[in-house]
Amino acid sequence: MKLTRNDFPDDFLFGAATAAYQIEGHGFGGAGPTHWDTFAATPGNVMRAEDGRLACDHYHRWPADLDLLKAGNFDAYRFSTSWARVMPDGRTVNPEGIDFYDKLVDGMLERGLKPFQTLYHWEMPSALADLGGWTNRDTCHHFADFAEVISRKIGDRVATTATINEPWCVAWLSHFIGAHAPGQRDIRATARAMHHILLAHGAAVDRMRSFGQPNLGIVLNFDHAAPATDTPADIRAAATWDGIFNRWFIEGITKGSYPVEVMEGLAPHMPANWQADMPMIGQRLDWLGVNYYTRHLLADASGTPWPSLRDVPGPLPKTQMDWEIYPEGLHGFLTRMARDYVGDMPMYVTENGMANADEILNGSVIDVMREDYLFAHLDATKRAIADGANVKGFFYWSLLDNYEWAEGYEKRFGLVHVDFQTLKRTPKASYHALTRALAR
Ligand code: IFM
Repeated sequence: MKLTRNDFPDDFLFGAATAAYQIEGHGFGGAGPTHWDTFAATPGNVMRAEDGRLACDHYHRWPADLDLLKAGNFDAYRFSTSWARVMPDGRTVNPEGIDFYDKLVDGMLERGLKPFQTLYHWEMPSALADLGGWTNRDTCHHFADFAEVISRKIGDRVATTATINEPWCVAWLSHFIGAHAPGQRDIRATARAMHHILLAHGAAVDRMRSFGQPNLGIVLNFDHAAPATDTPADIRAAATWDGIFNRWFIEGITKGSYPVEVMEGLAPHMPANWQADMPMIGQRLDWLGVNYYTRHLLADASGTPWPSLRDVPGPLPKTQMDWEIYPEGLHGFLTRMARDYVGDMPMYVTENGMANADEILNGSVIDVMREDYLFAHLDATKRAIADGANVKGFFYWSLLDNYEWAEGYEKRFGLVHVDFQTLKRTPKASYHALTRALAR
């Protein structure tokens, strides 16, 4: 028997999530260039050098996309407001950009959808990237200005505002691994980005709270870190990865400190006097967003530079991203957050979903594996609630197939298939299954 909304508390919200650069089409409406445009234009960074210029053309097709959410019986929609659309050079307001989000939010309300806004889902305006982006402390203050501008316009109608989506991706994946824009591989840049992204979060919360904006949070991504074997060296490798991925951001915010395992590598590269920023970073949250997809097995790689660890392929079934399917990890993080960090504070599963090599056959997309993935993670969420985690909602990633960053348009996460030649939308079997489960 599949779960339905009746298996969750009455006030539990079901939603789907997207992000501006991945769906809107940044070639329209006066949006400024972003570091993703230049990252994508640099050979070797992105599959087929694809970018977000057109994406799903949501900029023009948003009414029909919101209709899909309403027809799917969703309660809420998680979207992001592009900094480079609202302020093309990161500082100067583009009225057309603001108007777009103004209409979009009204469109959600007209359809009975609660707007869950994210401020930064990765499209750093190029003008600020030129000045060092997240390695430059000034970016934090520009970000607080952006938070104020957009919140003063639409903040009266959004249900919640998240500052940053997935700081680990913004900082580590983009400055240490180099897989996302700006594609750096530099430990000094990494240490600065790891700290500044949290400072930007704190400065934005502080600013928005100063004029009464309610329901402020952050969206963190978590990766279940398991040792490849039970040797002390592998256990230590997993603990280091856990520190880098799962503990740095939540401990910075809720405990005012960074994990020792991570400072072992980053301490010499941190910005001067970083400790003085911890009170600003530790602004009270109203809620926490938890993004969860997979787990990693970690092994010791002594003899290589810090963090001296490596990934080991796991045995579980994998998605099109080659990510292991491990729903238990979601239960683990929701209960761990409640127990160790946020107590009774509301949490939302702000992203969970899988990529699949979906194809249209006779007009339909039969994505059985996605249905199984989705319902297994809903079950993990339900069990976490039963075990005391105050989880108030679940957002599937993503409503539409979209621009999957370095993977271009190759990897399909949507409940709704998008033909990237014609931009036609075709709801998949998983969309129909969820629609049935969410019927009142
Ligand atoms: O597409 C991304 C999204 O932008 C952030 N979270 C993970 C998703 C899948 O990789």
